[in-house]
Amino acid sequence: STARKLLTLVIIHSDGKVLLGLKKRGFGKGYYNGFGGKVEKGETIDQAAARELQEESGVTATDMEKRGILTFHFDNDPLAWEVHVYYATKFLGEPCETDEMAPTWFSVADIPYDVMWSDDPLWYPLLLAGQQFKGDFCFTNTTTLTSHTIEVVSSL
Ligand code: 6U4
Ligand code: NA
Ligand code: NA
Repeated sequence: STARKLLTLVIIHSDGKVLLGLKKRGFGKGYYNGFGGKVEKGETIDQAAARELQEESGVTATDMEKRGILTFHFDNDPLAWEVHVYYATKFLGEPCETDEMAPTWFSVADIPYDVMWSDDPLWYPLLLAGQQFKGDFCFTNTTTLTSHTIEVVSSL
């Protein structure tokens, strides 16, 4: 299989609301997203997920579980992105704005899909329904979704 870049994404779902951050810089600037980033040398994917959540939102999740693996292919990047998606309902601390993200709570019915990555409406409903999933997405011009597959799985 092709070489990949490993990334994490954490979504907190508590009291009927989802915590998302408006990305203030870098990749995906201007989009609401979960919290995450690149896995660094010497850390596990789980450790990277916890670290990025803390760095970007100020909170520490206490019941984080992996729920999805999403692979993104970009026409302008030879490396596929493998994003490990985590779900949590319990956390310590209060969300606070950081250099990278401005955290905001959204009711599930008001998730702002029109200012999120265009794959998000395809798998957030699975995540919020407690399912595990794998997906494959092809983008052109960084943000245009041209094809995808997605499946519910019984283990990751
Ligand atoms: P730097 O600035 O280098 O520290 P870092 O925080 O490590 O960056 P970043 O923010 O560029 O990494 O990582 C991208 C984030 O965007 C990851 O959490 C994965 C997430 N992501 C990437 N493509 C996505 C997509 N199509 N849909 C989605 N999240 C995506 O919901
Ligand atoms: Na990030
Ligand atoms: Na990072």
